[in-house]
Amino acid sequence: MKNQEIAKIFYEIADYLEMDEVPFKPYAYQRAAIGLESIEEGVEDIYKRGGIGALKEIPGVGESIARSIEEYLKTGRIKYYEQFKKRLPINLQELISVEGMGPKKARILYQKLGIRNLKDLEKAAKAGKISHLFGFGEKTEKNILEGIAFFKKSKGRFLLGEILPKVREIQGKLKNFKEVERVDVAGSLRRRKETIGDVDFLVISKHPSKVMDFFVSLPEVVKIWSKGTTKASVRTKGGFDMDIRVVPQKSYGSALQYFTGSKEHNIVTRRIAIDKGFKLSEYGLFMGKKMIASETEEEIYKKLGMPWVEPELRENQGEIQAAQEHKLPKIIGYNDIKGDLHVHEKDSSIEELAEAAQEMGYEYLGISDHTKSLYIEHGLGEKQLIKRNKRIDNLNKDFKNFKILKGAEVNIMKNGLMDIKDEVLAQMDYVIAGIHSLMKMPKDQMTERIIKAMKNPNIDIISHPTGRLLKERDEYQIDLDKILKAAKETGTILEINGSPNRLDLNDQNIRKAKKAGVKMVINTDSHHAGQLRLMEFGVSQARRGWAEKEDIVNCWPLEKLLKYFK
Ligand code: DGT
Ligand code: CA
Ligand code: CA
Repeated sequence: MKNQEIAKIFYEIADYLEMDEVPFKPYAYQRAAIGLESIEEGVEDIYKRGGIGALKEIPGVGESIARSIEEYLKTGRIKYYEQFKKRLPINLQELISVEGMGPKKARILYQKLGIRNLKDLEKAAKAGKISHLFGFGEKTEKNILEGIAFFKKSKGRFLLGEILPKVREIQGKLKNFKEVERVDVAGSLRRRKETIGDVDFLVISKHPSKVMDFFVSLPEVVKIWSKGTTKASVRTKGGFDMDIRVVPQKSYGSALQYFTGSKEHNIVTRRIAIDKGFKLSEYGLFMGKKMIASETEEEIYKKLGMPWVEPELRENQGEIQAAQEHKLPKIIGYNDIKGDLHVHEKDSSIEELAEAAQEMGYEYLGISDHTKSLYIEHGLGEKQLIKRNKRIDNLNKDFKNFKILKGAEVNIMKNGLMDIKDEVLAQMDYVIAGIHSLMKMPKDQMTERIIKAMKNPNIDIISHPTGRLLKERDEYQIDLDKILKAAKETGTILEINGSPNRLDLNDQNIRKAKKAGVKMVINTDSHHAGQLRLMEFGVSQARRGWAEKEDIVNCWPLEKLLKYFK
């Protein structure tokens, strides 16, 4: 299907036209691009079926754009586009991905300084050449350099767990501002994606410009990228960017639906709207000129023929079809967790950890200390584990509706054996096994190593099964399908580690595990009582992986959990 290919060219043509400051025409190409993305049938088929006439039925496509599509289908290129590229041989997409750069600036910089790509841009800015150009100045040059540094540093993405607490604080300030009636976080943050590009706030207010003034003068803001009457964009002290938009109450639902995304999810919802003879945009769901739904997301999804879809599922991974068939999973809730099973006594005592767990409303807490081969974490040996178990037994005497479980996180050695004797492991309520060494083993050996651990009748859980560290380290080389099969056969539980830089299993793998009938546990891997709060990130990931209560063992009552352990 060539729809995406052609849409991409149209988006670029729109950028080129904008660069030339041609009025209106850029929007025509953007509309046609969106139209192409929103249809299910391939343009080739449409053209074969009905020629130019049929192409013109694609939303946003008129006579001349239809001719361009025809040209592309026949010759594999569009002359109009090639001419732009010849006249302005620059990497436009790369240049405008730098915050503070737009198509117009890119054109001037090419014409005056011959800047074609990011490298050229950085060189010119560092040499102070940009600030001398008419209409640029030192501030723009500094902005560009900062934009480039940022782009290179993180490719622009931040950990969810890093950002969310800061965003909640800012959201609280917005909420308290008297001109703000309602404020929500949309975008990837609302979908609880593991990394976030930028934060998107949506606000209802009768006095948008006052909200703009308030927003850009927040103490967290270090730079204002843009500020209009209903939209603004800023950089924060935390290094991440935030967008804000004010919309009227009557189109709040459609705006929230649109800006929550994902873009891929929206392409499909828009197509469904078109199929039903409607038009869906951030302003509302329309039939002709008449707005038929807009105030709430529920109404919009209902009019599209499906129930409301949880934001964590909106990734175009089959959720729309499931919704249409009323087969959406009942994903676990943020309050469904009854205990945490991966907690180390390190910076907090067992007593402190148990107290924090009860404050979280938990029924149990599993202490899973590291074991001896992990020297840097002062792992416990057999004797120390037995001593610690006695301490836990004593503490448990004082609790009424709460229990500390005796666990350990033992190390899976190179040969798949554990670093603690089986007779001691057998005395635990449960045992976690994890890999903490030799992470670069070849795939078949690593897979066998983990499978051997799962076959040990004392091992109940495998911690952080793929070993990845976000923005730091890739997964180990493993055959996940084989591991899932062995987990199912041996009744071994796989962990969803909620630590924000792990989130391991990730959403995709959670879905695979669920399909394979493997049970999972959501843990925090806390080394301090305050970290028990990280549970929500594990839950987010589980929700994104379509997990239901039945799939997650620490949503179960304690009795059932204890029976399930091997
Ligand atoms: P991020 O910021 O990279 O983590 O990801 P998002 O999903 O927050 O993306 P962002 O901030 O660029 O835009 C927020 C939402 O706005 C996005 O999820 C869907 C919607 N949106 C933005 N641009 C487009 C677009 O070109 N087409 C469609 N259909 N939706 C868009
Ligand atoms: Ca965003
Ligand atoms: Ca954004």
